[in-house]
Amino acid sequence: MSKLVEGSLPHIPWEERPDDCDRVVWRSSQNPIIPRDLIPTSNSIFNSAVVPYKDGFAGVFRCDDRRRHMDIHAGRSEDGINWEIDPEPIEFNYENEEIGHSEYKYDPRVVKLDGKYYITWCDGYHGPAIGMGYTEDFKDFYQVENPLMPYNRNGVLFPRKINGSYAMLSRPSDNGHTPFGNIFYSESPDLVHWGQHRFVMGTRGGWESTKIGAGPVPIETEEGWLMIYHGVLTSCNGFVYSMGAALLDRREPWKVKYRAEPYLISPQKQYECVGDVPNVVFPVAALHDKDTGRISIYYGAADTVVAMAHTRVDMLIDFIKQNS
Ligand code: BMA
Repeated sequence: MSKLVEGSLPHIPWEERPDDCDRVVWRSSQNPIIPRDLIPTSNSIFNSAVVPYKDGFAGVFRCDDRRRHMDIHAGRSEDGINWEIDPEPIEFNYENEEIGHSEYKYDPRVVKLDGKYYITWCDGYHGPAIGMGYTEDFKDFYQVENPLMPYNRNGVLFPRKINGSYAMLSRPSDNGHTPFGNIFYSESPDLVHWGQHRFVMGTRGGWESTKIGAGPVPIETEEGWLMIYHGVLTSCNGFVYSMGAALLDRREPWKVKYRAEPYLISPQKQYECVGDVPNVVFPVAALHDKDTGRISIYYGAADTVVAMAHTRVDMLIDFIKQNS
């Protein structure tokens, strides 16, 4: 048993840490697991979210097409590594015309909540905003009201109500390649009306000195919510995106208990350093298995492909606490 609070997933895609690796998070030897051209129209497939579904896995994928239009597509997999992605983008059903016409969609997250699969993404609504929708079968999708005002990105729902309210992390931003950004927490009684906004954490030196944003759906552990996130450094050659981790209080998740100073992964492999946007490691989803403590992280690499990394929850918690 591990410090994970729920979720058995015996078929989690998994590789043990190689003998010559001493890092707390290690990359899959199969990286990149999803190539840029998996569907006929794609320029790139990256920053994508997966969840356990039936006997296998389902996901929502960011596919930029060869016009460089950004949209999200559904996909399915038996093993979490080999994916079939629908060639056509998701067409959401919507109750309100005003909400249903996004100029673009990107960077989806998916969470199972109240028996449905909720999707959040960056939605082009007069600039970047948080879009939200749900599906029960990854065939029919329904878009709901935008939870927050533009401009905002990296909206990530928690997997259960906290203190009786739905909860979401987000990162208020600007209309461009935002040169700032901190993580905030918001609550809602109904997934429509959001308030009680709280500051969670902000930028600090080094790899996370320009902006930070939540990544995968937070994972509940006995020691708090494990939040894997991205941090950005501005170098003389542009932005560098790395992956980091913190533990948030279980009852009051806007309170940071521990936050690791070093990054977990920074762009170092060829597929992370070379692509449409060089030097990007952008974590978006994680699978976990309570029985073994295994965690598998999906991240976008160089805005071009999807890659995977692994860790063990108890190891990662120790690392965060020892390096906080
Ligand atoms: C962010 C988002 C991400 C992207 C990153 C690096 O602002 O657009 O989708 O991975 O920039 O280009």
